[in-house]
Amino acid sequence: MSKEKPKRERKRLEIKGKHLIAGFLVLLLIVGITAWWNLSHSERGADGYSLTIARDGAVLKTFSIKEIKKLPEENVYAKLSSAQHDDAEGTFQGADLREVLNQTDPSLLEECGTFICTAGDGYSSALSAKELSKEKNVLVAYGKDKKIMEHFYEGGEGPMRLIIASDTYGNRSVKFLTKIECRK
Ligand SMILES: Nc1nc2c(c(=O)[nH]1)N[C@H]1C(S)=C(S)[C@@H](COP(=O)(O)O)O[C@H]1N2
Ligand SMILES: [Mo]
Repeated sequence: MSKEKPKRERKRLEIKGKHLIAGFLVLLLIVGITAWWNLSHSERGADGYSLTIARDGAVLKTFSIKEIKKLPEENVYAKLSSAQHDDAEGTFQGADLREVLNQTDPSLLEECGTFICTAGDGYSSALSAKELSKEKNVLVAYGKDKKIMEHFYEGGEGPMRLIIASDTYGNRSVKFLTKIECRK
């Protein structure tokens, strides 16, 4: 009688131990899946070789840089004044942002009033529908003076950047462009 009791207790402990390990593995799996999900769905995870168009938080379409290059090429001269360094001047090659938005959903330009443009480094700027009513004013550029733009992480402005021809200063011309969020 007195021998049997500790044995039963040990068994109960073993079962508890198994549950603990199983619980730990489930937790590990949840943490792993969450980390993977965050990496593959966050803007910081974006490498800049694609451009995501979203409306009120929902992703509508993601263009690869190759797909952006298939849209009619526009050439826009711009001189971006900067407070930090010499002005960046040149002729940029790219697609009209109006064209990119219309290829996503033509109702975007008709129904949205604000367009938030975000970069892979977290930088962002906003455009109004009025600024987008002019053609060839806002460019999703992938080239400058017929050369590809270096990646932002290598000290460049690309792979893609925004060019706003009507702006005097370069502060809204988002380099390393990854996402455009359309809002009411
Ligand atoms: N992603 C990103 N884009 C950015 C910035 C930035 O810090 N990060 N700085 C802005 C500012 S303040 C200016 S003046 C221009 C400078 O562009 P440039 O380096 O081609 O002259 O980029 C704009 N775009
Ligand atoms: Mo700037």
